[in-house]
Amino acid sequence: MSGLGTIDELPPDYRQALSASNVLPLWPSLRAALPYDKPARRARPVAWRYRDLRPALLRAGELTPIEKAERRVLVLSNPGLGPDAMRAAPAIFIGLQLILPGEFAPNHRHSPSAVRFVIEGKGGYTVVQGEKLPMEKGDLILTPSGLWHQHGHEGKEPVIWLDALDLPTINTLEASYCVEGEPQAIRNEPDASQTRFRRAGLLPYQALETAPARYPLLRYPWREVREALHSLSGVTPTGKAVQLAYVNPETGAECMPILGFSALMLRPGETVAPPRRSTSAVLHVVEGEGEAEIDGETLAWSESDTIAVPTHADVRLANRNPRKPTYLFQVDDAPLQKKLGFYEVLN
Ligand code: 1HN
Repeated sequence: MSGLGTIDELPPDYRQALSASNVLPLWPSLRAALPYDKPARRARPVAWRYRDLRPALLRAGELTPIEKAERRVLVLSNPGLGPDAMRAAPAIFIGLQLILPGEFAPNHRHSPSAVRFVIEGKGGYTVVQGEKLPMEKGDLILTPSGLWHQHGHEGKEPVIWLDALDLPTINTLEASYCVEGEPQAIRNEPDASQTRFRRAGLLPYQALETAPARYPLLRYPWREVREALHSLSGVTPTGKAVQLAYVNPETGAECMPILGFSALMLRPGETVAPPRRSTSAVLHVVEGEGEAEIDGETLAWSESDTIAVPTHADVRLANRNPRKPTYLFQVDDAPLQKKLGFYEVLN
C-alpha cells in the first residue's frame, strides 16, 4: 500500500519500549490517516426501508414503556462504521422515535444538538424552552444544544419521527452529557413560525436593533416548505436540483452549527446528479418513490425510507414516478465542514 513500512518491520524490543511509554510510530499508519487524493471511507451507501423499521419500532412500543426507555428510539447504524456504530454517516446520528398516545418523554437538555423530522401521526408535540411546537408530517423541529425539551402526544395514533443529532462529533470530543429537569411550563401562544416569522423577507423590526438570536425559529412547517419548493421548481431548469435550505431567519445562515438541513424536490420522472461534495449526508423520503445511485450502487426508495450517502460520493437521484413529485429531506455535515475550512464541491 505504501513505502512507509509496517509496524512488524520494527524490532520487537523497540516496539515494546515505545508501547511501554504510551507512544506510537506514525509512519506505518500515515497513509491510512492521510490517504492520497480522496478520503478512505468506511461509511457505506445504505438504505433503511421504513416497511422493515416501522413494525420493529411498534414492537418496541409493546416491549418497552416510555418510563423505562426515556426516549424510544431505534438507531440507524451504518454497517461500514462497525457493528454497533450509533452513526448513519460519520458525523450524523439518525434515530426513529416512537411516542404513543398519552405518553410523555420527560424534560431534559444536553450538549448535542438535535432536530426532529415528523414521519407519521397526528397530535405529537415538542416543547422547547416553553414554546409548544406542534408536529405534523414533514415538520422540522429544532432542539439545539443546551435548550430544554420534552415531548408529548395528545392524539390517537402512534407518532413516529426521525431524530437527527450531531452526537457522533460531540461524542468524539467526549463532551456529550444530559441534564434532567422538571416539566416545562408551556406558554399559551402559537409557535414563532405562525407569529414572528410569517414569511421570508419580513422580520419583527426589533430584530434589526439587537444582536441576531441564535435560534429564533424552532419549527419549519412542511406545508410551507412544500409550497416554496413548488414555487422554486417553476424557475429551475429540469435536471437542476430544486432545493431549499433551512436557515436562521435573522442571519440567513444554516439553522444549526454542525448539521445542515435542506428539502429537495424531484419533479415527475426527473433525474438529478448533484456535484460530488466533501460532506456525508442522509436522505429521507417525505413522499414519492425512486432510486439513488451512489458510487455505482443502486438503492431503491419509497416513502419514509432513509439513505446514507458517504463523503465524496457520486450521486444520482431519480424520481421513477412519471406523474408525482418526490420530496426528500437532507441532513448533511456541511455547516461543520465550512467552519473547519475544508468544505468542497468537487465537480
Ligand atoms: C434525545 O435526547 C432525543 O430528546 C432523541 O427526543 C434521540 C438520541 C441520542 C441522544 C439523545 C430526544 C436522542 C437523544
